[in-house]
Amino acid sequence: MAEEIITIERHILEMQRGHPTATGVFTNLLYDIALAAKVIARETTRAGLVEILGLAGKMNVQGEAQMKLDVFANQVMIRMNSYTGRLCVMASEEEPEIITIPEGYPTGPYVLVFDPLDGSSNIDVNVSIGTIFGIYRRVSAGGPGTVEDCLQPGNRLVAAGYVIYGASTMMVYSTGQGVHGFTLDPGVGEFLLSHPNIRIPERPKYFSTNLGYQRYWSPGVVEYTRWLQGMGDEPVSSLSLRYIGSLVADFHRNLLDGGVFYYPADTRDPKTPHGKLRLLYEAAPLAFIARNAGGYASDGRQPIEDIVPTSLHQRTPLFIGSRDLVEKAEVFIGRYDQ
Ligand code: AHM
Ligand code: MG
Repeated sequence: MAEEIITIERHILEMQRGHPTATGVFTNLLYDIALAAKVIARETTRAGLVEILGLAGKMNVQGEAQMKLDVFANQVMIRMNSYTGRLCVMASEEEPEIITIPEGYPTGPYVLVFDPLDGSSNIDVNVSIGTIFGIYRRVSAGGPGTVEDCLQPGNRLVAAGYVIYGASTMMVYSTGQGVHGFTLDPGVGEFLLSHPNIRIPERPKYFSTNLGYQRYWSPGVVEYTRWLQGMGDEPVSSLSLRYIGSLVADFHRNLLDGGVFYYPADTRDPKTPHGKLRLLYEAAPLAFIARNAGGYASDGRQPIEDIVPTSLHQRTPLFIGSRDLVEKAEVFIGRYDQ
């Protein structure tokens, strides 16, 4: 165990020292996100109390309107980042359009995209949920940020991360110099470095997918799944199945223990043949984290990070985790699916 106690603030600052020309804007943006995460964590840990203190959408005992947690998390992220002068624009999974900086407040050089509370359908059953974020540099010249600032591929991310609200709250982030995990000490309200330099282990343990939808999958994905289960021509040493149905929690476990998470395209809804997960708020930031931990993310045919989004809420199939396992998905899809 490391002797030294390192807070996320100190860690971010030390990372900045590696960039002598840095102005501190980016460093402060990461602080702001860590602070938003603490506020969201405070509310998610009280989630079960909503039933007692007042139902979401109704009045609580103090006569205040209760907000649904995903709406609350969205508002925290927006309020925390609108007035700082560090961003020119934001985009959230919860908002149909881009979020511009309010008039009269300065704009800055960065763009923030986020899913404020992913897996929120799990809140009622006390299963882990998460916040996912990505940071880009603006591409527009100046003034208010534009939708083009948000529609950048994952390979242009300057940082990405997620917060998992689980048995404990953790924040994991990367600026391209390793992936680092911090655990929130709720007593002192600080994120403390608990997982420096996360690397996906060589030997994967898990595959994670919603097998309930297998009948809707392409032949390549079905064959890939058989292979993961040790039933293919060249069997993999058997993997365990783990599926929470909460992307951040499924991704986090496989990042630490090795494995693959996939949510392929399926034919349930002809309007969305591209899978369920969102490229901008979910797939691209986690792809950045995976690669910086030695892993990989693909849509089954190409790296997630190479896909240039054409709309804010674009969906994508996602295969993510240990590099060998994700590359194998590409092989099966290339072989069986035309
Ligand atoms: P959400 O953004 O509406 O919360 O949905 C995303 C979630 C992910 O966390 C998870 O991986 C997926 O939906 C689970 O979907 P399913 O229940 O279809 O397996
Ligand atoms: Mg989501």
